[in-house]
Amino acid sequence: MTSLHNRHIKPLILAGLTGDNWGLEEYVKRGGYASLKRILSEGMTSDQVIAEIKASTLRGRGGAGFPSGLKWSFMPKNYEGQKYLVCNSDEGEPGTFKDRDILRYNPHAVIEGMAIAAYAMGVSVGYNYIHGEIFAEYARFEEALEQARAAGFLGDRILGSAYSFQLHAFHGYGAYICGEETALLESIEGKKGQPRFKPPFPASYGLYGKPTTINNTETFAAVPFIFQVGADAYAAMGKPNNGGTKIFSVSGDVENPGNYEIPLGTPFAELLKLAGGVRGGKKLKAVIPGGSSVPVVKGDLMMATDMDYDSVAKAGSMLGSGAVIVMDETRCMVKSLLRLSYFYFEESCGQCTPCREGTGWLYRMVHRIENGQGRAEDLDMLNSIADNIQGRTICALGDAAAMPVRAMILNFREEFEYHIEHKHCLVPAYV
Ligand code: L3W
Ligand code: SF4
Repeated sequence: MTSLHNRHIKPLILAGLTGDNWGLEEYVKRGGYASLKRILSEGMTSDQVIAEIKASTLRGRGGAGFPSGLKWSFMPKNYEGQKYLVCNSDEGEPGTFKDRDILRYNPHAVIEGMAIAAYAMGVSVGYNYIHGEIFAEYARFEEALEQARAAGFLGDRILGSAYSFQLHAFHGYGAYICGEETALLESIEGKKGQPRFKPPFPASYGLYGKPTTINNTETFAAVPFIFQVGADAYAAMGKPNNGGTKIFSVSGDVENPGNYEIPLGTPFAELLKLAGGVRGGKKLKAVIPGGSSVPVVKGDLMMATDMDYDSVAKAGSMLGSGAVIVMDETRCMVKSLLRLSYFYFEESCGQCTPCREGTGWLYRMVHRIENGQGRAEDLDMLNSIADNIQGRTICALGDAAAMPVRAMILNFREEFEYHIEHKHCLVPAYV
């Protein structure tokens, strides 16, 4: 798979990247660290920096789409003790492969974004938690950290100012659940990566119980560009409340899978065209628009939908982390759901009963339908199990396991019924 494409419309984070110009010198030539320098030299206040992020309408790029400026404003201002900043680079959502490209091709954008965020929130220590199964990207980020420290962009008294920020890389262990923000904090603390109850949110009780802000890699990487182009111009690139560009990891049945950075609000049809269209000229059947955790959408509806948080929500799904999984007419939905259900069953941390037991039930029932042993009552039972998981667990993994099941049955019920009745697949390619 080719994973870096520069054929996007108005890219910011991926603009001008060639694969070998990731270093400090080249980043500075592209305008890098100018935003941090300007913020420090103009002596912008915390409130001013946060106001810019709010005006940009930047929303969290990791999955929830939470307004970033609002999140930053939750950090207590006059807190005397240690506060922390954490970058969530524990990319593990099936279909998502953007953060590893940012770390590999533009690591200084993340570092500069974190330095600006830390300045805005009065934080002196930060960590980038990098997924345990990616090694070259971890090494690349460490190298970029060294370069930034040597040039005075990180460390004590940054660029001669009174502001100091120590940033470290932390290599995770490869468990999907460690991408959940509180499990990630537990993992940094050296404990088993299991989510905590929220509230309290990390902003009040985070790493080592201290106020902590966690943002996704792409969210931090966008920050320097907001100050380069201006908050209003950044917001205007997208749609109201959905500002800026977003990197979409397009995979599945397309001619050119890869990462595409486009303005939020770009029609899905245009993104599909960028990715070369459906492979082999086949018909589009369905799309999972935001990673395996979000509901599937029928192809026709997706072709009429724009790629922004609010439009995808109107289509009954979520933009999530921006992982666009394209399925053509030959895909069997039962088999696809089997693969997804197995993933959540395997990755459940086991802390809460509805998720620990329910994900296993979902997987085993879809498995028996796929293997010709389904029963007429199975579809209603699957929906009932999903109902009993969703909203009843400590973290969003339970919802993520339940939502795809309900959406698959809602949108493709006839395929499931055919499997149960005929004990084989409706889709010719699988018969
Ligand atoms: C303080 C409040 N802070 C909310 C903060 C909260 C968090 C952010 C969003 O799930 C989704 C999930 C996956 N005071 C606050 C507050 N916050 N209210 O805002 O919170 P939340 O709970 O809406 O979401 P979350 O728990 O962060 C993330 C979905 O993303 N997902 C998974 C993606 C996985 C990856 C990956 O592998 N890299 O991206 C995809 O869709 O299912 O729904 O920071 O603390 N009152
Ligand atoms: Fe663990 Fe699942 Fe409960 Fe999340 S919902 S805490 S993954 S058992």
